Amino acid sequence: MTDGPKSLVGKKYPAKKHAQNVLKHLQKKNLLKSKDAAFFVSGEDLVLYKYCDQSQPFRQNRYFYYLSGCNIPGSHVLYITSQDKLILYLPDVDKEDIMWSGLPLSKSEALEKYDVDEVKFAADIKEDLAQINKAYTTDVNQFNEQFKTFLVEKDEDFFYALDESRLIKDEYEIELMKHAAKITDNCHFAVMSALPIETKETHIHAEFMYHALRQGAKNQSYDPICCSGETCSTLHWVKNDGDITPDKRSVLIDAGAEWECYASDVTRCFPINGDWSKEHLEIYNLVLKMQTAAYDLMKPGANWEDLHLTAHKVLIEGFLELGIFKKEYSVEELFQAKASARFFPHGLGHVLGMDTHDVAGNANYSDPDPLLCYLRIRRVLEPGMVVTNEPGCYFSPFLLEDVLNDPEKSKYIDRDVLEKYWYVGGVRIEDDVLITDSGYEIFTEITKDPEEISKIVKAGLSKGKEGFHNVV
Ligand SMILES: [Mn+2]
Repeated sequence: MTDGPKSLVGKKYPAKKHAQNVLKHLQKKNLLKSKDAAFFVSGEDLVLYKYCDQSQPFRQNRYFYYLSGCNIPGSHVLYITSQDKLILYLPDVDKEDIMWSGLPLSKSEALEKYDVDEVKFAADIKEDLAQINKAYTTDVNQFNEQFKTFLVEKDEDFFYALDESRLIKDEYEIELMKHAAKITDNCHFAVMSALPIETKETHIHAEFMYHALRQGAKNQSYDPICCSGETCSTLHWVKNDGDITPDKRSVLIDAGAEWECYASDVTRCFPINGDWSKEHLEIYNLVLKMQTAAYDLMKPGANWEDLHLTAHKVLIEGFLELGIFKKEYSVEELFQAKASARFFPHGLGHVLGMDTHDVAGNANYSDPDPLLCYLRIRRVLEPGMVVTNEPGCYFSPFLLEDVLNDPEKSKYIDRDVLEKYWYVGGVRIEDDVLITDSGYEIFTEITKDPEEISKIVKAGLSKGKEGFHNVV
């Protein structure tokens, strides 16, 4: 699976449509400041490390990619709104570099490959921009500094239009994201299946990356989070250096491959020896229930905050059943007291796209409400949005310290019962989901059924070390 999705063969990334959509968002709100406004965005270029001739890892500028579909370092794009004309500028050809890097794409090859009206070289940019009244750009930076007299940067309305447009994914983008999710599914399956050679969190990290790369995904959407036992309670644990000892019982891996600049973002949890411990399974099933409750409400027109708060209520009900919250308090009392905030401290999910935490979610990190301040989607769902559904439940000594030291907050918690759950660390279940006209479609197919997971882990364990081609 190192080639892209078959459904996209012969199709181009719809850059022109994207540029038109951005314009439509401006027009719809009457934000277009002049009739002959243009959009000009520069891609990233290769940058060397200081005092060294090695280039830093290249990651294309997402706004540029959105308007061009081009991943060539040192390129630029111009959309002239009055002419509905999209021009891609390739870097000027450096003859010296051909020996090292091979022949660059020609103008005609680029015209064939990209959904643009014209392909030119960077040397033509100045003259073209000089003919235009105002060219809006995201940023003036080291890659377009020389054109800054022609550019208007950081215009709020331009960002608004770009982000609103990026929020709603078209068919082409959806195919890219499904492909990324499919690769990620295979990687998660491989990780669950390879316990005999996974004696450190690093091995889980390695297994995931190995299988992503073999499928043609050279980049990860974000640094894989590989946890075991108590480190499962650290939301973005990326040290990935702990030992996986049998006494730890739980593993959590949050990792997603990227495909042509589009992200996937998936979390799975499993028991180290294939058998779920009582407490681990209880928490796992509770988080699964939170996720299902969110799916039950997921459709266009639904407010994401409602889904998130419903997941909190499910957690509270679960904690009452398990006895972690004292039964003398009602669900509503505990909800009003925000007693679940430190056990599910992050949001139910976020917009997913080219960035893992993609644009236009309208988060409000300064919201004083502890249940909402880390919620990355504060808006109503619309068809074409891709989001993650990722409830979690954690037992973090760091997060719970001040709760346990405050009699007003700790009165809800039965400490003797809580004591039994620390070793689980935490559980998160995360899938990538498209909002459709009638509801939703889940991209991720790797199982989250605890029995099936148990079978996969045990099948891997039964192969023993000899069943794997590991070098160390
Ligand atoms: Mn996520």
